[in-house]
Amino acid sequence: MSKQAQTETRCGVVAVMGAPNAGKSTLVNRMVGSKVSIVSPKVQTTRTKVTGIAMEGRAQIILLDTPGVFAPKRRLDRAMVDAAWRSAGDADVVLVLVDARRGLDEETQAIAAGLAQRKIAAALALNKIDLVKPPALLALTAKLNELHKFTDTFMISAENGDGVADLKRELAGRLPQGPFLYPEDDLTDMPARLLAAEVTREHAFRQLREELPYSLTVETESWEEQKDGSAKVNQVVFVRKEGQRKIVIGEGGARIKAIGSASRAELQRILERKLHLFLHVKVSEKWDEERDYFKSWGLEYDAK
Ligand SMILES: Nc1nc2c(ncn2[C@@H]2O[C@H](COP(=O)(O)OP(=O)(O)OP(=O)(O)O)[C@@H](O)[C@H]2O)c(=O)[nH]1
Ligand SMILES: [Mg+2]
Repeated sequence: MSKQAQTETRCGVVAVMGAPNAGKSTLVNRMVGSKVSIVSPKVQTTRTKVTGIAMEGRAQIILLDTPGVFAPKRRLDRAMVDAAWRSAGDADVVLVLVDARRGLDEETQAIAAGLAQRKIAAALALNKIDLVKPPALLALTAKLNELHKFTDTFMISAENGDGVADLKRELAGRLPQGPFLYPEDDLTDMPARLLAAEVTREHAFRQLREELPYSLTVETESWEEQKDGSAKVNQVVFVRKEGQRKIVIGEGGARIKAIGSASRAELQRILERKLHLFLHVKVSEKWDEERDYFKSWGLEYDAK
């Protein structure tokens, strides 16, 4: 290799696709080395594409964490599927993540078929290998490759990091040569106020009962820099019904207080600064039908 080639930088986009709950956000966070995308045990956690920025030697990997692709019914679902396919179409490398314990589900089949139809080359990563035995992994690899000829297959655990360093190195090597698009120490292109809204949504997800999280969204209404270097942040948790508002607030305000303090603690850690976080709960019957909501999250309102 010539001296020049050795110092050449690479930079490009890797779109991470996969069924809901496959572990896409967990993988993106691990490669970035920080929480940039929220994670939960429930499906359909990620609602828009999230960009994580990871460095690997002289390469900058721009990771697009996409919403899980699934059969869309509601407007928001259609917009999420649309966002995932747009990411795949724009990427330099597409990585399909499959929950190895769950195996070949309907969503993964739809992704493989969609890639084949669009003639998009993709690498495959079987995730959660900490939960399954090796023979099952080989059988699953064979089945998946019948649906779409993947360029290669990686076996990883996004949760404990097994195989992730190899995968990251491989992905970096496939990016085109070119200058970095972001400063080397950036971790995401998501503005702090959107990230803050996502982190609060994650803590609401964790602390609320099964159905409620899907009825809820969080918006950062104001972000005021203070003289002492801290910031005062007001957020609104939108729910659909009065009854849900009461549940989110909890007895004597206990639940919303717990969500707020967990979110604040995590945000202070991620952003490395002091925050004063104030949460308000409001009823908005159809927040997921409002144009402004889609616009603020970069989603297509009229996605087919
Ligand atoms: N055991 C195990 N669990 C994992 C692994 N990777 C992710 N998980 C868990 O799987 C669940 C879903 O992870 P997410 O990263 O939110 O999945 P996602 O693909 O982003 O999900 P959506 O955003 O809903 O599409 C979480 O509870 C994770 O902790 C893994 O390698 N092993
Ligand atoms: Mg996700």
